[in-house]
Amino acid sequence: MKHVLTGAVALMLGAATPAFADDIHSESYNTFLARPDGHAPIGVMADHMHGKGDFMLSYRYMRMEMDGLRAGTHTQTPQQVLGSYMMTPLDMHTNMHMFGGMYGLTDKVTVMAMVPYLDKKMETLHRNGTRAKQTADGLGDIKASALMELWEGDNARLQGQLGLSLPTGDIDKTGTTGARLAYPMQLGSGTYDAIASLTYSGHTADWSWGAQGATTLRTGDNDNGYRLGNIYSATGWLARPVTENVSLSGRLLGTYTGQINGRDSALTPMMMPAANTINSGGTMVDAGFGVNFLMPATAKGHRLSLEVTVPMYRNLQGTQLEKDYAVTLGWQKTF
Ligand SMILES: [Cu+2]
Repeated sequence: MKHVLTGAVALMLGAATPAFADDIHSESYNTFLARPDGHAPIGVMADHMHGKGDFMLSYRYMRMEMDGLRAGTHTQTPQQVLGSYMMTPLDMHTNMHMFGGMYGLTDKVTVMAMVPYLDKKMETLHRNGTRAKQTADGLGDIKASALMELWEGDNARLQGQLGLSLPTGDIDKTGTTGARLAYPMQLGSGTYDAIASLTYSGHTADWSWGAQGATTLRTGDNDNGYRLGNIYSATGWLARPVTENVSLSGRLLGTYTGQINGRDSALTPMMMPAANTINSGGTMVDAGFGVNFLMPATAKGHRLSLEVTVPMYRNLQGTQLEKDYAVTLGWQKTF
């Protein structure tokens, strides 16, 4: 009788211990993570978590092309812009190399850090007809955050992210003449920014999907007297494994960026639209097409991913360069 009682108590304790229940759940999540679509399209950040003690390294190369100008939803010609400004941007290329690390502190908490290196190039046209190239490169704003599992069902989960973006990116970049470069050419916000996101994701045997709302909230003003606009974004994706190692994805992304607050006194607002804070912020809707490739034979192996996003709707405040497309190439490996 004593043995039966002890056994019954042990069983009840076992069933009531969260760790016991977790093992069952994380087993199914880890199985899903080992699918090519176990990670979201590569352009999505903070979409997944890791089991306790797992470590992931990642590298992303992102390129964004901007060519031509837009005011609101309408195209502007350089000549129209030169009616009000001394100079106009013609095009801009941004290359970002982003190095990331993720570590599973527990099965419910993953910590993450991202270190970007930026390389920007802008071509300008002066009223007098001369063209010039401005370049800026260097470290961007380093981001550190914690991901927390908030809820887990059989095939779906909800996770939250809270973090901080550090003002490590240079905001004093100058051109060849020694003059301060315009706002879009600077490498960081110059302020400590709070970052937060909420991600819901789910899967069946044939499909996976997710939705994420994210924000970057600026705090205070930077040393040059301004604050970049807050960013609010929402994205939803649908992915399907087409073989054991390859998945395809489609995604929609909406982004609202607020206007710059304050101004950098080293910039002359009437020089160029990009040097005037009224020409900042806006609403964009992009469509994304992606491929995830999980190297064969290793459940925790190398991942290679590609995603292209193209704008479907661009409503820019004032006159700004318009985004034409962005490409993200990524490598991820879990140890
Ligand atoms: Cu990861």
